Amino acid sequence: MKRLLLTLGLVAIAAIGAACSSSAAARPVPSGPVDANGPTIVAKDMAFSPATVEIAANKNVTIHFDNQDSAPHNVAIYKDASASEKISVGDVVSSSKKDQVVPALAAGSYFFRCDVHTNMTGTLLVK
Ligand SMILES: [Cu+2]
Repeated sequence: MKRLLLTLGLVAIAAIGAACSSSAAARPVPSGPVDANGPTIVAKDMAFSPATVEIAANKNVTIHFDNQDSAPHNVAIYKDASASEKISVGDVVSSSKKDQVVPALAAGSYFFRCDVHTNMTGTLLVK
């Protein structure tokens, strides 16, 4: 009986741990294969280059962010310019590169921006 209780206790702890780790991941973690050959988005002189980036639809894709400014930037992808629905919010970095996996998206036009400088914007075309 004691062993059963111990087992149940461990299961409960494991379940709590799983719940916490999934809620801690604010961005969706894509499952399945990831296309590592996604586009590079450069941030330089407080602007994204290119400002329009294209990726394939229905496929997890790694975007390569290259922040060449000393100012902090990220690539934050939202459903649209209202920035109310997050799709993939990358880490804020300065003078460095950061890869970011964008989960598979349906074809369409999406919005991205730097969350620190919200006037830095771009368009993600998913085809
Ligand atoms: Cu910025």
